[in-house]
Amino acid sequence: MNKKVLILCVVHKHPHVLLGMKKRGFGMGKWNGFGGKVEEGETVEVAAKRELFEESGLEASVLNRVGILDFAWKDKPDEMEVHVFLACDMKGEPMESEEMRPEWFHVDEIPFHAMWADDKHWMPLLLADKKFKGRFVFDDQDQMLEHVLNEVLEI
Ligand code: 6U4
Repeated sequence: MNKKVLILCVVHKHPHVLLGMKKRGFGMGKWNGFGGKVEEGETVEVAAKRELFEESGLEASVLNRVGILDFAWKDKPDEMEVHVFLACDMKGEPMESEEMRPEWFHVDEIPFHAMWADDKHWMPLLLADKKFKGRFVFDDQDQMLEHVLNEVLEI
């Protein structure tokens, strides 16, 4: 197995969430939270603040880890362990980066049809201030084949 650790930040300022249109690389063409790989020597919290700033221009004073999601692909050894962070309080205005075009969405109008298939399962938990752990398996067309998702008290 080839497991990578990544982070994903969702900015929630009720009743809106900030998502980014991924302009390149993994998940290109999908709306997603801001994030990427944890670099050597970084904690997941440090990586989350760095990626949020690099991709959206926002500086979060506090980031809360609310979920851990494992993503796997059938017939592939690659796995991702994605630590999901919620940002509610930050400085700056969202800015387009080389990687992401940010846009605010009302929580009732999140574009799940143009997001990873897992998002519609766990994002309602995040928006309800719940914590969660899950595992999602995809095929080579990124269709979701299996999933397990549980609300937890502690991460
Ligand atoms: P670089 O090195 O920046 O070119 P890239 O291949 O673009 O890397 P990266 O680093 O942006 O990938 O990381 C992918 C991002 O997508 C991470 O924040 C995790 C997130 N992600 C991966 N699978 C996901 C999924 N199934 N659902 C989801 N986010 C996912 O909501």
